[in-house]
Amino acid sequence: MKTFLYPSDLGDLRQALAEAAEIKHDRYKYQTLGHNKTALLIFFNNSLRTRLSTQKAALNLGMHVIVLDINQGAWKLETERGVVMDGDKSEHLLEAIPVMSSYCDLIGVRTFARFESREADYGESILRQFIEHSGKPVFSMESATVHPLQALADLITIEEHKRTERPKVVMTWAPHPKALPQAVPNSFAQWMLAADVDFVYTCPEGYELDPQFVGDMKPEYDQSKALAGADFVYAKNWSCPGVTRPADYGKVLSKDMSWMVDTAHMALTNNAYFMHCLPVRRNMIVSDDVIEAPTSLVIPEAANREISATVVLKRLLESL
Ligand code: AN0
Ligand code: CP
Repeated sequence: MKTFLYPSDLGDLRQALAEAAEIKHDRYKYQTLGHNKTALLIFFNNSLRTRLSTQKAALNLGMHVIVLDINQGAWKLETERGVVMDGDKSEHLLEAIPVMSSYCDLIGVRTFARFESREADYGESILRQFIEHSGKPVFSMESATVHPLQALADLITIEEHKRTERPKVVMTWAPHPKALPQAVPNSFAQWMLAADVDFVYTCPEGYELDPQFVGDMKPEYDQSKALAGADFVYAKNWSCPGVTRPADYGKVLSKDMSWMVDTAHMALTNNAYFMHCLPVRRNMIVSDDVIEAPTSLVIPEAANREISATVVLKRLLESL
């Protein structure tokens, strides 16, 4: 595996889940695989879980790790070719990438959607430059349109907790004060559609996800209908994907608090587990009661980020 953005990069998901279970049972099983190899983790945006779990995964595999926060101590980077660099940016990504890649064997990049251009975001313009110019395996640690390490951790968590062979998994939009990317819902939908689950998503009008991730699947606009009989409820806010309303790409179209997941919403389900990728704003996305209930999986889900990252780094190391 040379890049990691999509479920297809891993191939057979059942095989990947078996590997995850093996690693969870003994997370140091492959501790010599990364001997004298270095992972470089580059953050253009904030992170708690991805930063810690991906470092831990690299350590599980016996690797060295270097972490770079671009906005804290590195030079400000220009990312567009052809720009006259007379502003505040001192270095171009086209030099920075080959320099950074000369110090490492694998590269992880966190680079959120910028909402300046749908075309640039949905073309993954920053991550693609790393893939093209680094000469090293590159994996997304949440890039403009995808968060595959999160989606794999979510799938592992569902696999561990499912009570039926093919559970009903419902992703619901929930309100948030600021515009958030579509990376988490895009990947969650894409991975659930590739897995052995019945997947439904629900959102207000205007929040329809890009067909690249959901095919021709349409959302259920009635949240109560969608939640009926759910085994897992996955809450997430996202901004307008610009599919049905291109001019509104990246905008907040609704702050309707009736979409917040509370006990009344959970009562519609089949005693569902609650999931969220974190960080989460309590009493916007989810009520205190629901996130604190025994059916809340947010902490084991976050813990599984170490497992998903170990599986992914192992696959990337095997390709060197
Ligand atoms: C980010 C997002 O919604 O994409 C990261 C989630 C893992 N969340 C925030 O910026 C709050
Ligand atoms: N879920 C997740 O990726 O969290 P961080 O943004 O803290 O890494």
